[in-house]
Amino acid sequence: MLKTISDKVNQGERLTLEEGLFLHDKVDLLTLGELANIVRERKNGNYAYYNTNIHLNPTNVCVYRCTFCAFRSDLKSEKAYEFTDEMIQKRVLEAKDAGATEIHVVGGLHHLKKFDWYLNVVRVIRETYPDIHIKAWTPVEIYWFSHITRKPVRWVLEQMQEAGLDSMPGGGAEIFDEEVRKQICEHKADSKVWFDVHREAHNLKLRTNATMLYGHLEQARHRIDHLCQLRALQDETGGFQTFIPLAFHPDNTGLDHLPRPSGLTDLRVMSISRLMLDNFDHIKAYWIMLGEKTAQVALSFGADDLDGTVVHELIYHDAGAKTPEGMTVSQLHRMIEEAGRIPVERDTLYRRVIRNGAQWTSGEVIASSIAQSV
Ligand code: V47
Ligand code: SF4
Repeated sequence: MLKTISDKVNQGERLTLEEGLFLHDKVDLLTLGELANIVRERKNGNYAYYNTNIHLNPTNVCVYRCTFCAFRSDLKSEKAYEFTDEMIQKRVLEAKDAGATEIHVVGGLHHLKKFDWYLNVVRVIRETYPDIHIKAWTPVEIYWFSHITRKPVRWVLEQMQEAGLDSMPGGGAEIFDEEVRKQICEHKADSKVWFDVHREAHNLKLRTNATMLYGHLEQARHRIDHLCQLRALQDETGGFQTFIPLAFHPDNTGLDHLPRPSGLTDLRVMSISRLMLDNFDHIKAYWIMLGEKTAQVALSFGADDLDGTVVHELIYHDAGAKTPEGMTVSQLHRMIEEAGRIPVERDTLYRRVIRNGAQWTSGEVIASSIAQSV
């Protein structure tokens, strides 16, 4: 079967679910990496992308209790927090001073906050820094807003767009298999809702990302099925930009008896994601989650993007990540160059960023065709 798969990869043909499983279970990591690198270089040449971004988690209070989550807090807990307008403005001005092109916003589903509170978060960001790209809310949050307002998802998305929303991050996907999902995030929006919200967002011309949380209770077949489901929606809408495999961090979670996925598993999942998601342009090695060393190596195992400077990351650090909470542009350049790739600063929509200090403009879309020019 490996020869058939290898021929298909070389000819740019789609792999089946069975072939994905075979790769996952039977093929050695270096062969996997070599195959994934063919696709990676075909789509993105020798470039490795990063962006200048900042995170904002407006509240950690959450009505749900996902067993993998160390970030959430009970309403009355000492750990509970919520951002005021002034705190949001301060964070956004920090982003502006740093020349950030993107703000990444996700948080908990607060028991008492109304939809207007969340809408206001987006409005305050937009008013404080009109040029920044606002990538905010997962389908879990959008569906929650639809639930508390009793309005359709489309209406919620339109309200958010009007307030300044530009795109959506990939979170909340976890694992689409409902049996596993029940064990790690019962009650939360199910996989059908996750897909429906992305489909609606794509219909409204919002680009979105996708993720998969691995290394907890799932098995290989759940991972491959997850990737095939994403590939199917991408065939339908073409609205996904990037896929980000997320390794489970067990510290301070309800699943803290589980070991962290090994570096070899991280690279295996990265490679298989690149091979299965033939209709995704980008695969992200989120350095915060993988650690700098594995993220560097991942640039040769299918990944073409490291995410960004990040700053103020909480979700992984609450769950025991030992990585720094942010990185400078020169550190990102060094990581990429050491890995033998060419660093390119992109904006959220994968346009080249043209920069003069903190001032920046977006240039041309770095299309797949760049592969030919490298
Ligand atoms: O949905 C939560 C995951 C996600 C843990 O779109 C955990 O550019 C591991 O989606 N261990 C949120 N994972 C983060 C996310 C993301 C990150 C970076 C970039 C983008 C993007 C999206 O983090 C959650 C969940 O799947 N998560 N807790 C944990 N203990
Ligand atoms: Fe709440 Fe999100 Fe954590 Fe689940 S993952 S408990 S929805 S903050």
